[in-house]
Order: sequence, then C-alpha cells, then structure tokens
Amino acid sequence: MSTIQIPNPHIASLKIDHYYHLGFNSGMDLPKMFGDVKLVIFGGANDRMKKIAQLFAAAFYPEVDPNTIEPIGETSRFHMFKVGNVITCSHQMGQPSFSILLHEITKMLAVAKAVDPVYIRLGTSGGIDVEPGTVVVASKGFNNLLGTSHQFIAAGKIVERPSQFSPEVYEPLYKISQELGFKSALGGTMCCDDFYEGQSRLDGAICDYSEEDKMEFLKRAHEAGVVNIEMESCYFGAFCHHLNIKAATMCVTLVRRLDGDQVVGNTHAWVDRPIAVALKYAEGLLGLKRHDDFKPAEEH
Ligand code: R2B
Ligand code: URA
Repeated sequence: MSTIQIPNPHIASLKIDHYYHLGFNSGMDLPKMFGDVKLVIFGGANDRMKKIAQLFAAAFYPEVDPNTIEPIGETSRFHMFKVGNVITCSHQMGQPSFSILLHEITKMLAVAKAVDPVYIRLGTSGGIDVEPGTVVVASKGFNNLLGTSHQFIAAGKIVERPSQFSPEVYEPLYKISQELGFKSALGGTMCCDDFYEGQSRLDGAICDYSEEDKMEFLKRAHEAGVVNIEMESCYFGAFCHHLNIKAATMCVTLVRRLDGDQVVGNTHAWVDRPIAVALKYAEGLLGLKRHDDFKPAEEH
C-alpha cells in the first residue's frame, strides 16, 4: 500500500500548487476531501460521468441520493464528481485534454494521500475486426505508427514512454466482461490525435489517401495486435505506467472499421456495457455490498 509519488522536483518549491483546470489547490484540506479515493473513472463526456457517479451511488452508497450529485470544483473544462471512495471525471476528447486532467488530478491525489487509487478509462472506439458492441479491454496502447509507446515533444526534444496497462486491473475486467456475457476482447488499443484523417477514415472533410491505403493500414494495425481505435489510451497508458499507477482502458466499439467509417444509430446500449463491467469490478476493489441491480440497456 502506498500513496502516489510525484517525481517532479520542482513542485516542492511551490508554496501553493494550483490545479487550475480543476479549481482546487494544494492549500485546501485535500486529505479530507480526497484522501479516501480508491477508484477514479474517466470518460469523455460530462453527462456520462454524471450518470456513472449516480450509478456508483445507487450501487455502493445508499446514503447518497443520486439526484443530488453535482460536479465539484471548476466546471468550464472538466466535470468531476465524488461519490464515496470514487471519483468520476470527464476528460473531453483527445490526449492533450486528458493529459491536463491526468497531471492535475494525480498531483491532487498525491497531496491528498489517496492510497493506491486505480484509474480506469471507460470509452467508445472503432473496432477493426470485431462486431460493434464489443467491449475491448486494453493491455497496451499503440500510437498511430503502430509502436507501443507515446511520443511527445518536451523542452524541444522528443520524449518516448512505453504505453502499458496493469494486468492486475485489465485481467479481471476482461474476465468480468466475459462473465457478463458481452462480446469481449483483450489486446491493443490504438490512439490517434483525431477522429477522421488520423483514424484513416474516408468521410472527413479532407482525405488525401485512397480506400486501399486505408484498408492496408487497418489490416497492418490488426496484424500488429490492435483491436480498436480511439483518442486517449496511448497517453493514458504511458502516463500511468511512468508513475506506477494501476490503470486500464475499456472501450466499447461503435463500428467495425473494415466495414465502414460512419457511427450511426442508437449506441446507448453498448455504452452501458463497460459501465456494468466497472461496477462489478468495483465490488471487489471497494469491498462494499452492492445495493442495485443495474443492467445495461437492451440492444435494439
Ligand atoms: C472516443 O470517442 C471520442 C471521439 O468520438 C474520443 O474521445 C474517443 O477516444
Ligand atoms: N471513437 C473514436 O475515436 N473512433 C471511433 O471510430 C468511434 C469512437
């Protein structure tokens, strides 16, 4: 058991560290506010993170009325909710946005002395060769050159960090997903910095490659071990691995990219699946009795 260790030596010289985008700072009584956090659930959208907070309240914290749950802190960028030992927080779209959230929330939880918090991203994705509605649990993140590292530029130099998730989190998630009867896969999740050209779609406003180029790349990605494609996992895996934070990404697929690019129809039933898996996983992690009977919406 340990708290998060922040390796940045410069933080110690700050009298107060302001977590600007979250609206909290290190001068607040963070141990009282966040010292009990055991699980942090991330996902793109504000309303989904509110719904997940409400579902966690109904499942594990019957003393909390789900209708009273509101975002805490600054809400212009991210929506953060705290229910019992759980934080849910939206990260919006893409690695740059998520990176800001990860730096600030992690420093905050370190000061709060939260013990071994587990980070899980629940999201959506495009599957390469799996049926829409498949729950994909990531073992590692791929960049869009098909390497398993995240590359970025810091102080004018390229930095590269391996992107890996934690077997002690992704293995149980995959097992639970199968036990709940969802089409499930465990493997690589590729991350791109945009939804259209970056993911080799043919339906963006600009497309300078051919359909053959797209198909060749998707097949090559599949052969390299990529199961699905989204926009956050590579950074997430690299950040958490670097700081020794237990983490996993679990994304449902909304489209089979070998068949097409457009995301159409009612995807709500699918989006509930990773949530159902996370709730079940949390039973063990939190060690709390379940009070709900949450079932994902039926497929139409
Ligand atoms: C999945 O869905 C979003 C794009 O529609 C993006 O945040 C992602 O990773
Ligand atoms: N999110 C993505 O980033 N890509 C998809 O294809 C679907 C959802």
